[in-house]
Amino acid sequence: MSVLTQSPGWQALQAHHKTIARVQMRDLFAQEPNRFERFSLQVGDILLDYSKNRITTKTRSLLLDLAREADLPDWIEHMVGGERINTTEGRAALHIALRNRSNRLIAVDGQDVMPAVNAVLSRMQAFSETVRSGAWAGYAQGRITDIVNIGIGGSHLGPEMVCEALKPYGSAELSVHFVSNVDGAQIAQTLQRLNPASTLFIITSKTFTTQETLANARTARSWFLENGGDMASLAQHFVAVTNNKDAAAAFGIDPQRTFEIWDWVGGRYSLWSAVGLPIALAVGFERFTELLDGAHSMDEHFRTAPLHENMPVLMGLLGLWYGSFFGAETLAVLPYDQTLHRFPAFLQQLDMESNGKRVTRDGEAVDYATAPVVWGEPGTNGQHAFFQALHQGGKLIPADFIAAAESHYPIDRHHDMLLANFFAQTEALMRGKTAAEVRAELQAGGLSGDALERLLPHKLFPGNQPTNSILLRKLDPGTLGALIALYEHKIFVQGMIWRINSFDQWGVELGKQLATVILAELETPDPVSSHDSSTNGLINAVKEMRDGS
Ligand code: G6Q
Repeated sequence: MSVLTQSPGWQALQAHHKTIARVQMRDLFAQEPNRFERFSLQVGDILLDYSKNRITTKTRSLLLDLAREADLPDWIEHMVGGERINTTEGRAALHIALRNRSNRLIAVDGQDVMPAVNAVLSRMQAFSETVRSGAWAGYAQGRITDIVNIGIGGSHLGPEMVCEALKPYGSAELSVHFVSNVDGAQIAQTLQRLNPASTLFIITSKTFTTQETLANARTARSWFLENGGDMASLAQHFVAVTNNKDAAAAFGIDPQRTFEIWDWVGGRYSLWSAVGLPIALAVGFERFTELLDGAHSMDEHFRTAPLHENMPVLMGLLGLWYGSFFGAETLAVLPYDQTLHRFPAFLQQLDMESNGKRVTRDGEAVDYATAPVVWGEPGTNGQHAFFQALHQGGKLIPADFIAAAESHYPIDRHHDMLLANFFAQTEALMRGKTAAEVRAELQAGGLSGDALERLLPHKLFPGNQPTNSILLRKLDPGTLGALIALYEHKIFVQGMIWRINSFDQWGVELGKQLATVILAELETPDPVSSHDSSTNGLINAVKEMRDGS
């Protein structure tokens, strides 16, 4: 047994789980009329209602005991204090410094990082304002109308998700595009629509060694040079965001047009840094700083609120309760907000790359579940697709529902219809429908006897599916910043209790190594025999298919 599963806090929860496992939430609601007040809290413009969870006050206090036993408050201090908590890479995890709007001193190895953070923010401001005002001229002296961010993973998902979410704040004069996939289809289809004279490329790569990003950047550069641009004007059309200035310079990007990020910024936590340049360009620097302000307010809440009133802590504990004790394997993230349509994909990386780990930070194998499989789609689309399985599929699938009270698009009854569906779904998932209720309904519809009995099991809803309801006043930059920070910290809470390193990602390396070997093999005519028969078979089949064409 591991240190964690042997701990008194864990054992107490295991015993408690036995009593809770059979409890129906609809009974808890009947017994506790003030359950909403008891199990909800508001931080700024975010309300979290966690009353539709399979918990009692006892569950909450046992989960909080586990957090204390895992020294969570100390871990929070270690993170915000700039300690090198990413031990396998010897790095701090200081995304909170990127949005440290109070400018409180934050040091790594005794050196305050804030002057460098603020200097890059000033450069981002000057640059984004020049481009947005039209003062930044392309080689034909016209304004920039299109930005193409070339980057992948952490250098793509966050900025793209935020640009989509903040579309209502965008400018009609500037479109932002994202190219991440090495599949040539994406860059080809993006460039097809663009004019090199009015296009600005941002090559976003912390390492500036990522295969996909460099391939797309080279293709973009060739397209630019072959369609009117020249080497002298490259500097007006290509900028870089990187920790590797030399590699960016070797690619041909003017060091004056390179925005720095630091090794203590993890890719998936980097949208607050110069990686967020596409956001500043899309919505303006002032809105970008509002995003940082929102995240900072959640950081301050996380750092200072007592554990029992701490939103990221409570959300982290609830997720851990289902994953580690009920055996739930997934988390559905269901934004009832079309502009948040990339939020589940962003969270997939944030959660699964951070906590999809099988050993503790000391290298011990874990004997408990870690990161859930995160998935989801915006509501109400999911209701007409996979919600069937949430209601009657027989699997425990905790879900986060997210919506804004106020819409940017107050058209007719749309927003009330959207919210009505959100609330109806969480109610249905919690309550279910009992045999007695189904029977009464069918009888009222005139059915009886065998016909009724045959239909009845199909119309039963077991309910008891846990949901968190996250209600935002309005999806503005500040609230979005706070929402993202909420999930970042939630994931941190879980990682620290699971005793894992949430900030490395060694699991992505093996595939990269093998791909380098296979790429060379695909480019030779000879059949390959150095792999297993499946991999050999696939490589050789490609060669044969191409020969035959
Ligand atoms: C994120 C990961 C990973 C990374 C990409 C891109 O936390 O480290 O998704 O962001 O592999 O890396 P570069 O920015 O170095 O190109």
